[in-house]
Amino acid sequence: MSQIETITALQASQANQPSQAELFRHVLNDPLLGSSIWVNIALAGLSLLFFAYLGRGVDDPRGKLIVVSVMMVSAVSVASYTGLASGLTISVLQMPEGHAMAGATTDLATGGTVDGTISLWGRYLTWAFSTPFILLALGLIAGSNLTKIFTAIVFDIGIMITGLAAALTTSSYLMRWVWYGISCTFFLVVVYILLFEWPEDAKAAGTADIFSTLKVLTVVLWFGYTIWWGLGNEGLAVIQSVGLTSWGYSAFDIVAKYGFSFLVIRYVVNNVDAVGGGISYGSTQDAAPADD
Ligand code: RET
Repeated sequence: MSQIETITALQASQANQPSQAELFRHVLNDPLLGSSIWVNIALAGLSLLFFAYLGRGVDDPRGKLIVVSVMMVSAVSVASYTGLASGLTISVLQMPEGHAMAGATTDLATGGTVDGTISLWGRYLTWAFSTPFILLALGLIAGSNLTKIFTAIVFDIGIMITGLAAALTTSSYLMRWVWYGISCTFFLVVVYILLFEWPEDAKAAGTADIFSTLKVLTVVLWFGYTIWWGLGNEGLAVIQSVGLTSWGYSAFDIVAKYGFSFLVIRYVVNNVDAVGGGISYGSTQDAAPADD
């Protein structure tokens, strides 16, 4: 290819990419995709206010740490969905040869057609910031030690970042699934801790009942996310619709984030004795303050 041809090809491929403003308007004008995002901004915001209200009476620092931790899940969610709604964390990606969406085009709700399929990659990025708070809360409820909590959280961040890599790789179909495989391997470490380590800790801490409920909810839903990626427009594309793929994640989010957080906060409020650490918990001084 001559230099002129290369530049022309580059300009053509760039010209065919939607701007952030077009993506913003596309989300706004596509009822299925738009609702999967905007409904969750509202839910995340409302749940944050509701959780602050529910947890207002928890004074024990350890109990409060658990409440703040799950509230952060909703807080990150507001930012995550705002990134998607604004078009900042969305791209139109041209899938590599071998992928079911290779050669696909996207009709923008604002008019015009672009090459590629829409990836809501901001989800995977922001899960790296939200899911550690879920695991922190679970680890604290189980009364686990710092080593296990740290291990669960770092592998969890690994799941999301390599999941992001799977979504964004357009060089080779195989490499997308290699990333997916790495991500699933990290996921198994987290599942192992949830199923085999923390239940024992929770038994010793006297929180086995609530932990068992939260564990089942978490493991089932987290497998749901994993399978959904494989079926959605970025994986095998059994579900080709971007809006439907997005609604799947949004529906999982409603239970895995807001439903989960509600159960946690309700438990902490009613069982401060079981999860509390006393007034001097986490103090950096020998003398404990009367109150914070
Ligand atoms: C991906 C694809 C790559 C393989 C695996 C995945 C797992 C994702 C999970 C997401 C959980 C998200 C939650 C969000 C709530 O804020 C990245 C889909 C294993 C488990 C709970």
